Amino acid sequence: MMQTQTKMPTFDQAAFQASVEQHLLVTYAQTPATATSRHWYLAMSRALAEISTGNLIETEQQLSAQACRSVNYLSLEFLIGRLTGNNLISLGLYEQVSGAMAALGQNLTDLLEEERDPALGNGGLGRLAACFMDSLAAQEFPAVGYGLHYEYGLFKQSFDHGRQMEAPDAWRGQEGYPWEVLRPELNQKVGLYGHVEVYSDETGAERRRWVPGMQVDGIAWDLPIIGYQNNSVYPLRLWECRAPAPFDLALFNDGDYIGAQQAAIQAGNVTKVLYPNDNHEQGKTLRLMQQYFHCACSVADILRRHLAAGHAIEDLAKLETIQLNDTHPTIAIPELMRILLDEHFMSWDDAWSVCNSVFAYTNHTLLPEALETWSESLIANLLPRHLEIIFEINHRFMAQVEAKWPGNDEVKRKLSVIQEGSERMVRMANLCVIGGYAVNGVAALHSELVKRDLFPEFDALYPGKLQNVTNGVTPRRWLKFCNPALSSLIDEKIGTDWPAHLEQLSSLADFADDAEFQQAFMAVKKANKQRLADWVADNMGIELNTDAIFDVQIKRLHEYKRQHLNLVHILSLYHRLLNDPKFDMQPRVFIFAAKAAPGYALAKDIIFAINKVADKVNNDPRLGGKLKVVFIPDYRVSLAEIIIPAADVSEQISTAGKEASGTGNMKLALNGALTIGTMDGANVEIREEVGDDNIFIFGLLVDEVMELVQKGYQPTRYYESDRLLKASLDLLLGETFTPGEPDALAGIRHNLLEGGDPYLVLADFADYVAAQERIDHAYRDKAGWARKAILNTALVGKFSSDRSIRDYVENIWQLKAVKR
Ligand code: B1H
Repeated sequence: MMQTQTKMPTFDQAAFQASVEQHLLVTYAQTPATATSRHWYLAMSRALAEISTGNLIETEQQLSAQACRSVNYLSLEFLIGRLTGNNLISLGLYEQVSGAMAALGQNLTDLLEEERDPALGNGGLGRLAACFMDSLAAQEFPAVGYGLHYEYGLFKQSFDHGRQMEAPDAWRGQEGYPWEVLRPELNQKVGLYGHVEVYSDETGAERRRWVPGMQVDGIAWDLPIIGYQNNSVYPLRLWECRAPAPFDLALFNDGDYIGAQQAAIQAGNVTKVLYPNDNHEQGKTLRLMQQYFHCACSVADILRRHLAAGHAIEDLAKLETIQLNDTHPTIAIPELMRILLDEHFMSWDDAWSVCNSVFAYTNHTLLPEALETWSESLIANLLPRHLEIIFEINHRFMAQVEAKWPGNDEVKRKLSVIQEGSERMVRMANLCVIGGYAVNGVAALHSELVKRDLFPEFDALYPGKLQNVTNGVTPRRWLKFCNPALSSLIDEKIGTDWPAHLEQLSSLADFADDAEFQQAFMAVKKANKQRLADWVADNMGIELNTDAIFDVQIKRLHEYKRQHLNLVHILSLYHRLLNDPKFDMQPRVFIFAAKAAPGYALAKDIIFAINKVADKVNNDPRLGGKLKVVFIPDYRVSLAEIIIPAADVSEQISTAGKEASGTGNMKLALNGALTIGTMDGANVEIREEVGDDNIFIFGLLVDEVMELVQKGYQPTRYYESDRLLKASLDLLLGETFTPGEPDALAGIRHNLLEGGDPYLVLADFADYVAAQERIDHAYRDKAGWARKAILNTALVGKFSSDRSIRDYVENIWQLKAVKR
């Protein structure tokens, strides 16, 4: 891999080798003779982390001394993926370290495979946070990422007879993760439970304060976010919760020895494991504890930095802004209010005006089941003072609503932070909109729907507060690192600046019709397909033909993402290949990878069905090898890095209005895959960029979906009138794919027919089949396909997360870049 080096420190190979051997011995108790590849990977990463830790501390000091405005990105998830390979690219040391390790008898590529993915996120939301940290550092916009140091990340997935199995993911291994740095001087104490005390201050005025019933320790771990070839390193600060020493003394002295231990055990559990739900909330006490623990540590750390640099508390909003990644860190708003009111004795109005100019909120979903509400009684128990503050915020807000819409109780009911009902609930999104200075959706269409359908009254009340920032992905990981062959080809054509200026890819469009470039581009694609085919052969024992169309759907398993629409189409191909002698198709490999939330039964049934269909289809000699189905287990960032460069077709087939943005769609297009997609999320903007000829759009539009649902959608009508659809769905009955287990797949068919097909799979089926046929025909034209693939890579520069971050900086955060 060719790496350009700009203004990076010189690399002393002998010193680096000595450092690696030193870590081998001192940290891992190994000699070159006894060390395994894993030891070498660990020692090498530690040696590199030494370089980045120095830069981390120096960057921190510089930003503090120069009183620079920073963004604090609060997220319960950072799905960072493996760091070593990417950090080598950012440091500009890939080639040099490869040489140094070779001199030590080690192959760098093999060593990089030893790293476990830190899977501290579920899917798009967590991965977006990771791309944003990368882009902040690349452009030197001062930032701190705040997250949780989960002991177990997202579960590891395997299949047992086609069914998903989950195992805990101890991502740090026994030796600890080589890139993390413990920062004991930053540790925090966090209270929980207890009561509110009313007391008189020295002037006799009545004051309130929280007396927690229990305290836990927040331990700070920093991961370095290394700027792309610029020497700036920002912290991703992850908090680990530990029980305070050694147990609750009051309880112990009362003789409740077991009760005292219980509190310690509970505290030790707060950051034990990431909740594995994507786009779904569960309302569990432990999750609220995680959220509060995360916010309390992070807000305290932001204030510590601010005050330590000598700034006045009233000036907080001048120097700090806090971005809330969805509503998961909402409790930071009442937490900051509590500190300003009860510890800094600010007036309500002053405290509120600080909060109101510090917080901004990103909405990532419209799905009702994902919009967080917390029961009032749960908050009252865990965070009594915060609940009082939430009530006061709401009380004052209701007066504002009354002023705008006098006497309108309907609007008050809708906008209130408190949702009335059998159990009163706190609506976190409403609190965010009221408590912050900006709200944004994550793609143009989504942001319009946030204004039109979710928060129309808020949009009227606060003109301009509701904005759009279209998501993006980092071109360093998602092109330069994961697709070195394509990156080199691009370097040859347009130079090496594109990873930091992705819009430059547009000049590749000049070569879209150049036969030689087409051949080179498709040769790279073919080699990447071979790399994936080898992986699948080695790990799953399935042989793939790289002349086939590689058609991929990789994302969390969710009904709204409609993996089952893809499945029903595969069933239709199976049916036609066996029953229609005139039917012909290009060989196709359907590749899936997806984790289902452990409690999501239908999602797990869909995985089982795809696996069962794969078993049959892959071994049916009557199909002439035209159809293969592969469900790759344990989808994760490092697997995406192999699959994405190998994709010809990108499946982005959510029901219109349901996928807020999507980011896999951007990564796949960037790597030259053609999208088959609905007019949903960022697909709409991808189409705008690449043009209608270079994307395969199908399906109902958002308003058509709404209209159909409103007038009473009847999936059976489609089933009765479409013979191909009927034949395909009927394959799910009986034992075709589940010998000895009749009707084991019937649940999916039942959901689509009697179950009412909530995501309109049947309504979009015919148009989806037609779009798939257009793909089949387009692929037969080799030059035509190459042209389309090149134009996808060339024309999606907009979807760099560098551009997303510049949008945030200019329209929301108002930051200045600070060069080192
Ligand atoms: C997205 C989530 C999400 N939206 C709740 N919402 C979660 C909601 O643990 N929870 O409770 C976890 C995740 N994730 C995704 O965000 C959207 O579905 C994608 O369309 C979008 O691209 C991504 C990033 O904006």
